Amino acid sequence: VSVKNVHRTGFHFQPPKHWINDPNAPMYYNGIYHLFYQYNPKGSVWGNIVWAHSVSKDLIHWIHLEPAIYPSKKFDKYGTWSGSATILPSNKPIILYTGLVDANKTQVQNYAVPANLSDPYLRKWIKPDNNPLIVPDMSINKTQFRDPTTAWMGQDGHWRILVGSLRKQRGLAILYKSRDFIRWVKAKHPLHSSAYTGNWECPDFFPVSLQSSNGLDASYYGENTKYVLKNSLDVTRFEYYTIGTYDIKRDRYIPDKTSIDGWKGLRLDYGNFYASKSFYDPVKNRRIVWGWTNESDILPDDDIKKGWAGIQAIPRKVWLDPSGKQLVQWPVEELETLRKQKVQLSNKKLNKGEMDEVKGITPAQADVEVTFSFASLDKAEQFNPKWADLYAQDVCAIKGSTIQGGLGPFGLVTLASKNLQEYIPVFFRVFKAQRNYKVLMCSDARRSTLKHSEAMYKPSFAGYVNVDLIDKKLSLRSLIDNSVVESFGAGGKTCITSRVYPTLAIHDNAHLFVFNNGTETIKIETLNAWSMDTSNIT
Ligand code: DQQ
Repeated sequence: VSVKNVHRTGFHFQPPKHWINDPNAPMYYNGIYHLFYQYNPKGSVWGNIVWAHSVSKDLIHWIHLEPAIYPSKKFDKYGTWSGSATILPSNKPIILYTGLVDANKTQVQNYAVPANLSDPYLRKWIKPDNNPLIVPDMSINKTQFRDPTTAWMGQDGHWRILVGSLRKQRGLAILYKSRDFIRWVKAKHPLHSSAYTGNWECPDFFPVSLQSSNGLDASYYGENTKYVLKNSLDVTRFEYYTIGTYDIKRDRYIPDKTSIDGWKGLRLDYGNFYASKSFYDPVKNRRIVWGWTNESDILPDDDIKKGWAGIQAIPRKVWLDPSGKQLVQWPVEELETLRKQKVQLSNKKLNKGEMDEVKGITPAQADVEVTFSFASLDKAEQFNPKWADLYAQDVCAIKGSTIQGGLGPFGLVTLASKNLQEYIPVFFRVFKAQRNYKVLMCSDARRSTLKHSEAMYKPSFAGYVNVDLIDKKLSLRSLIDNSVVESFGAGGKTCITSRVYPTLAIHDNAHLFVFNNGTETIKIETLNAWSMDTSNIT
């Protein structure tokens, strides 16, 4: 296998070559799922951005089409940046996107509509001459004004959208209203804003149900709902979200007290996941979120050699946790159609220091689901109060998988070379804090590759799992796909995606293990692992 291909993924979305970033305007329309995304048709570094377009019947197998939107008019000559789709009540899709109108990167909001609604793939898009729809007024920072959301209709019959922005280091979700989708008026106040967060890229705003895991259309309005506002912070390349209420009279979003704005907020993913966007899928009554998973070999040279850069994470169903305090995500069920041969373990003890190989599947391209249990919480280590100020990933750096603990570390060792020169452990570690237990989940890429490069980004990604340990169980699912490990802790309460570039642990030379490096014995209640087929992406 050539260097070019060794790290290509088997079932994660990626085009045959070149650079990709943000997922744009995901939507379902008349039997077809559409995914647009930021794409450089000329190379594998960011630049020359157009909207590439792919379609699918099942979110897994894709057909690549010609770019749908690309710079061609006065109102987008210097760039066609991110945006969203809305399905109008007349069952017609409309796309809003950011156009760059000059070399200074002045940003405006444009629309595009399908040229031919009877083409099932909606290949051609028209950008009417009454664009741009929205230009920045004097109060707006015109080079930080982008990424319009899906529109929702208020009780007053007016459409609303958000445009991400920045004013004096304050991230803003600027609100616009329109009766006809063409004439947009800026509301007096942003829907929400927060100091010192930098520009809010790719905002996403949607209702979630307090009663079920079903999704809700952006325009849904009713009892028993909460709202989610997600922003992507360009300074750190992390996203965060809050859960809150939407005061429709004042057109303000108010995060709950338990949900904080900013760098320390909740994340859809504590790893490599950015510029995400969700949409409502009416077929299966669910909300689905897509996120971009950037490369970690941050020298452009590496990507030029590979000839490609960037993948999309597996589309995830997203819903509100019954606690009302956070979201839960899970790979769309369609992914399971790629499962091939399977191995199963149950009721297996893992003593202190034990590490067992899971054999019989292809460890470089696999789906692994495991439930661990333990008899007691007594051996949980003390949580050092000083760590309260650290990010979870810094705690993971201090308390990695090789440092023996009490209750944990236990979990999976993915993409491991035979003698463990390379490996990515995905594991839990339980701590006793003052009033409660703290469960740390890590996806630690520090030992993921022998490749020496100063520019290699190999973080010990981690997040806390807000889980009730009453039943003394913790579950983990990892999607392992050559250069990505995408993991879901406790049924999707905490998700972490790592991009990794093993040199030895590739294809048939990769191994998968379960391990326990704590003094408390861990039991594998059940482990199901499947080899994963390669999806057709043509
Ligand atoms: N990527 C786009 C912008 C967006 C950023 C440009 C986020 O519209 O703000 O490619 O990754």
